[in-house]
Amino acid sequence: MKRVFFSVIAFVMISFNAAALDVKQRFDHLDANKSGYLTQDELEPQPQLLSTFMRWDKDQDKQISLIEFKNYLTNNLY
Ligand SMILES: [Ca+2]
Repeated sequence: MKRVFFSVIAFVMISFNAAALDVKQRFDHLDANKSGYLTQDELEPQPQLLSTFMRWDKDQDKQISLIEFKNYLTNNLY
């Protein structure tokens, strides 16, 4: 029983890390000029992301930080 419990914990931790890495990779891929922020220009090839830009940009500075990106994905996918 204990072994099953620890297997589940290990699995959850691995999945969580994989998801976090995936978000960072997607962010870096979209961040064409590697500024650490996503701007509307950089999201232009992704109309479905651009159309929701204002909702992601919580602090309204017209750019998306990794934290805003992560929050957006977390709130919308899970
Ligand atoms: Ca912002």
